[in-house]
Amino acid sequence: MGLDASRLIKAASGFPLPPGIHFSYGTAGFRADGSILDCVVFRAGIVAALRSLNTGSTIGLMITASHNPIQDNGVKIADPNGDMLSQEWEPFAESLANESNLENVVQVVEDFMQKNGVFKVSASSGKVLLARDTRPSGGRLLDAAKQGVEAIAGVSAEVIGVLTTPQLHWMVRATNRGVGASEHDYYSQISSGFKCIVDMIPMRKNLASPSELVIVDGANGVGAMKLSGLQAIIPNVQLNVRNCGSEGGILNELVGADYVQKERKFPQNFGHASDLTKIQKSEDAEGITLRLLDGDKILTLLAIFIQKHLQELRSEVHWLSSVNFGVVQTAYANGASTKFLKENLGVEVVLTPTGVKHLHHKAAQYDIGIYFEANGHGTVLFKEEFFAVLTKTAPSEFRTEAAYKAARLLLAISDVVNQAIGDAFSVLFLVESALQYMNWTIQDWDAIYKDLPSRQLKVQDRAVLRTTNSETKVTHPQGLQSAIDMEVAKVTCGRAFVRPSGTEDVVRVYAEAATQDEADCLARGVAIHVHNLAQGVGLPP
Ligand code: NG1
Repeated sequence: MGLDASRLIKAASGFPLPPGIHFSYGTAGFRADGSILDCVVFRAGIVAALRSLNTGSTIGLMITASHNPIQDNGVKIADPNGDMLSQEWEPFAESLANESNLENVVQVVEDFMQKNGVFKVSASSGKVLLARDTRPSGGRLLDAAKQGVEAIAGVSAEVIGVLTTPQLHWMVRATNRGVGASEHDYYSQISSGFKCIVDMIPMRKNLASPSELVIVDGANGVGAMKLSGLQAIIPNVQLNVRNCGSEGGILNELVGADYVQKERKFPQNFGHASDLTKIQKSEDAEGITLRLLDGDKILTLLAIFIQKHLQELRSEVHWLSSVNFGVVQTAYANGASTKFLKENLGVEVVLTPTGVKHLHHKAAQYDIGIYFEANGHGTVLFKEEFFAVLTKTAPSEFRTEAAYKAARLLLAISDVVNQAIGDAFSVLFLVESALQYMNWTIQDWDAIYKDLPSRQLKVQDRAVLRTTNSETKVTHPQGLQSAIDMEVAKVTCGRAFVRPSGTEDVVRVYAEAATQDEADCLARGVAIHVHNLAQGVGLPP
């Protein structure tokens, strides 16, 4: 089978490229204002269709700009395992998205197909699952993507409709593994894994106690809507979902995890005195202050929980003694978390550049790998072989009851986690099960270590900035790294780095130090150097 050029040109002519804009396939696919994305999304549909033919598997395509403002939108492609599109395909996706001449569009596709033998190893038919979040531009863009998929002969597009991104990734993985892949299957797997963990709790507490109430910020988006699917079937947890979008709230406006993490503020409809017994806060002289248990704290909790059971297995089952376990973070991880993981827990910690595709890839190299970005994106991965050993080992082969229980617990954890990609739903229930199992309060969890004060700022101009060493050092413009080093040396326990954002047209500045004043001062000092040396246009107030 070859490419039907006239079919492709005809379909592509309905989606002209907006002039004067370059689209980059960044850490989260293509993202821009939703009004200019039709062409890019159509062409991403072509890429997904070819990827399906190339792998002989079902591929996913998601229309979302996750934590960006409501007017933005974007598109990401999910590979057969449910992870992000292979990095080898990104340059192709990018050159196709930016090709202004229609005849050349066919040429770009043909060249790529030839170079990569797209049809040599492929099936004669392919399939792409398409979904979107609740953004107003989503329906129109989903249709553009569908037309892109169908512009490639032999590939069908299955529109699932509104889903969270992790749900789509999970469904793609499940479809390709030949197991139940419906939305209902997704909810059932999380729920049964969770139930299995809480059923094994050594000393069950009164699970109906008010401490099991979890208040969730739905960020006025798809998460709020979909959480109801779990609410009904999850035992031992009472969910109270706020910011569901039904009372006029706007997606990601003064709400959402990114807002809370970057601004260090409560989302709207939180932080009332009536919440005091329900969510984690302390009172200071000014009133209520926020205590943020971010991706680093989640990672640390899960590392403690998993390591405890893994140690049980390693010591009792000799063929599991060499099972390796590691955690992956980015430079945004609070220094106190990395120190705790290495020094107190003795686990291997690896840093990668920002973006889950980098962390996921690294974590997949361990028998059990946990990765989290500080902003909460992350999950736990179980290597296929290790998972198979746990599943197939008969109860009699475990020397002790404790080792057998540890194996069952790890299997239950693997059910609750979304192994395709980080997923707030599965992480929420994993955290809840870990706390219940270890009989920890949220305060016990928070006390594992104390965050070093930090500050993040945004400056221009990202185009000229180049970094290395997992984005911790600047290589260009010259002189910027030594200027940063000079600022860092002025404060106690200082650390700072800058990198171009992959999702916004900004340079992100990160600084941490022994006190908040020093962290603020360091961030500001570094931002001024970026402004001066990286063709800065505008400093934050
Ligand atoms: P950029 O804009 O490249 O910093 C942001 C987050 C990433 C990741 C992506 C994708 C920070 C500092 N950066 O990337 O961690 O989540 O969005 O959504 O939080």
